[in-house]
Amino acid sequence: MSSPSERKIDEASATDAPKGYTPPKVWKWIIDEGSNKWATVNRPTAGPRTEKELPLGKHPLQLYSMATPNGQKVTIMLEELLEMGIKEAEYDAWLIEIGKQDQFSSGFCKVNPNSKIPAMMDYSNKEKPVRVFESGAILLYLSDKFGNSFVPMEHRQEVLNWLFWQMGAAPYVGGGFGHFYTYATEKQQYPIDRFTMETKRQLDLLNNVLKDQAYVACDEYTIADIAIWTWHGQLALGRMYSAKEFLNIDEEYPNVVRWAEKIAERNAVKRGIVVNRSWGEEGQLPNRHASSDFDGVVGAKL
Ligand SMILES: N[C@@H](CCC(=O)N[C@@H](CS)C(=O)NCC(=O)O)C(=O)O
Repeated sequence: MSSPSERKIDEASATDAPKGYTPPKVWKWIIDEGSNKWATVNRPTAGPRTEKELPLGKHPLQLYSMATPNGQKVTIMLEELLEMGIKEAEYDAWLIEIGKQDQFSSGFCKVNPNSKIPAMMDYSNKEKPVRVFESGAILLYLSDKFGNSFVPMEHRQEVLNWLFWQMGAAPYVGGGFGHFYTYATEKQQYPIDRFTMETKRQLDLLNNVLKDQAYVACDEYTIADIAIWTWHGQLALGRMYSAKEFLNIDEEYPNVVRWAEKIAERNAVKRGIVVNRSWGEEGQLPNRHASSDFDGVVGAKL
């Protein structure tokens, strides 16, 4: 509880607050199509917007996703499992174009009622198919299903600590920093400062951890590295938000850069990042049904 003098300070700063915007008593949704590129996608309501079933391929694992960092976590994991020789990890990956609102089809909402990629169905048991959503939950599901792959038992708790850390940390980087620094049409110093500060704090944390350890949770590559690499790793490599210089990455976070470069060299990572991608010059594979689909895809290593 705050002391009377602290309360006075709070009241004073509330009165001194900038007058730019006074929230109404009850917030109402006003579509401002020019405010950013997601303005027409986002709504304050959940649930399907269109009636459409999802496509179904021949493998038990059906992934519905897009090659954003959250989507790439899963395709990297599946490619890593295949690289280990686990043939049961073969999968069909179907592109869900979130800019075109595919995530709001009735079929997609049945797999993920939260309408976000990635989402996966496991039809291994035809009587009892399993739906899995949330990228962290999918990584754990696949690890459990395939003999605790990429979760060394002696470090399991550390792996979970960092996996859950990533799931909580990523929205500050994506929805916070990335949104206000890159996507918002109007650049505002207050949110950019706030989320740059937090993003740099996260990078500093990882830089400290990676000083004496090869990977984030332990000296082995785990699902925590997969999850963190797609966000912080790709940020450090300058692949996200063109923010390498703005965040002073090379000078302040050399251990993160070293770790990110090492992971980027893995063949499974090179393949995983192009799956469900339909843009850019670095390789695209919008839908994936077999390993041979990578033939001729720029950057993807078979
Ligand atoms: N916590 C979720 C976040 C998933 C998420 O935010 N997905 C984004 C793309 S990276 C999405 O589908 N956005 C579409 C929308 O918000 O309508 C996870 O990690 O799976």
